[in-house]
Amino acid sequence: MKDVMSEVKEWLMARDPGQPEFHQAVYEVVESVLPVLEAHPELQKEQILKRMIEPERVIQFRVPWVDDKGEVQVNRGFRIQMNSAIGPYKGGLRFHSSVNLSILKFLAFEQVFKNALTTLPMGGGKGGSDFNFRNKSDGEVMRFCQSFMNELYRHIGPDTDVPAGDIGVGAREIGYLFGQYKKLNNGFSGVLTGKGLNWGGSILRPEATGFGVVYFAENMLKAQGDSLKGKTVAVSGFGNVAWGAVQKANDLGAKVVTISGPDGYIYDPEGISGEKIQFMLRLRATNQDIVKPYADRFGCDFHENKKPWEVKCDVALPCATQNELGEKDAQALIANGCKCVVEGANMPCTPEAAHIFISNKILYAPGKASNAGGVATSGLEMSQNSMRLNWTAEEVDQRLQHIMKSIHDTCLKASHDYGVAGNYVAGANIAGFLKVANAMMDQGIV
Ligand code: NDP
Ligand code: 2IT
Repeated sequence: MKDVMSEVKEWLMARDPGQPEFHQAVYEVVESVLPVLEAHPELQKEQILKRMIEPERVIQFRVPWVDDKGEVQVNRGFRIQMNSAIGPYKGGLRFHSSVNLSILKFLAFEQVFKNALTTLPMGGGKGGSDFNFRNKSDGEVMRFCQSFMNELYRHIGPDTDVPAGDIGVGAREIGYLFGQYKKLNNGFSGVLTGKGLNWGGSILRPEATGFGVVYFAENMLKAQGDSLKGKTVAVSGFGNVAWGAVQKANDLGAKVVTISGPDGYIYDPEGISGEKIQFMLRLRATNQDIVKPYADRFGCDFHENKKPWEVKCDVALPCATQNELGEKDAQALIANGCKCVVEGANMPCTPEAAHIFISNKILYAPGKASNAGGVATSGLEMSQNSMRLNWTAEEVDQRLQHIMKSIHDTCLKASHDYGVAGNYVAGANIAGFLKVANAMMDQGIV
């Protein structure tokens, strides 16, 4: 079966050179599903793998807007509609200066398997723009979002493609995008998730990704007869996902000692809890993207241009961005006694780091399983919109906990079924792949 991998590599290099993040995400899945393809030659015969790698549709468009000085700015917008075998395309929008086709294709590809694992009927997609939100006024962000939607609106819809937030896209941006969609489409529908609570949003959606990451960690530890109670946790990032994860880790009795930004990380041995968690929201609202003010405000250490993976911890939750935790970081974590690494961000561990965790039998969960609570709660928002009613926080939280346990158990079972017991990466890839592959087989060559 090694030749399947070589074939995929040649195919990708010839068709999509210069897309390293996309290649990285594809190779990880292909490596995991080789035994599945061996057991099911019919999937290879119908080229399921190539059909999953080739997006159903890629949309790229110009986003012109006028800044506060009256000057015209031109950004690039994208939507990758990757796979709709099990439901409408679903996935976030990322606004960040680093955004390009490779990054969005990797995210869309991951989303297909993640959404399949949630148990909900959602296909996979991702979109965004190279728009840099740093130092932009509300008016500039609004005009940018309106221009972005002026093109995107014709490609999406509540039964076609339902975008949401990701890096750089939170409640404010979803509001502007939704307002423009509603105006262009003349209809109030659940076309975006992450909406405001009083206009169709779901309670707990802002917290859901981080909460889900911690529920997943708790399930992994429980399977080993352990729990998060009393554990020391290192978190990276200080955005939406990190914020939710810090809250829930506290709720379950753990102590979080780090958060980080592009400027470095803070080490707070007393624990990031109470008003300090609220301070994370204030930090992010400044749009400056620095965590140092936390150290100034609460009198703790700030490590400039460093990552938090050098501190002593039991559990690590990388919640910032892709490839933020490399080989040396993985070695440092293990040397410092870390036993459990659960990804909050999408693909934050490099392949080398992931390999080190797996071969050292660290409890290691891939983002497509452990951060699926965000998109799962987006799915719950879609259900509430369709029913035109709102569930309470308790109802949403119960469903979220149930979904995270189900994802955990599904990954573990798939890893056992295919002879890689306890390997959550292989388990997540195999279970997600099988669900989408079987749906594609049922639906013919389309
Ligand atoms: P936020 O925008 O709220 O926060 C992202 C944080 O990561 C910021 O501190 C940001 O700083 C930093 N960051 C982003 N890109 C880079 C980079 N290239 N280098 C260094 N730091 C970077 O985003 P979220 O918390 O929503 O997202 C964090 C991660 O979680 C992402 O990988 C996202 O895909 C994933 N995720 C998000 C979900 C959601 O529902 N929001 C759901 C599932 C996964 P800066 O911008 O200055 O670089
Ligand atoms: O990466 C992700 O799963 C998200 N950014 C959330 C997507 C969603 O549709 O809620």
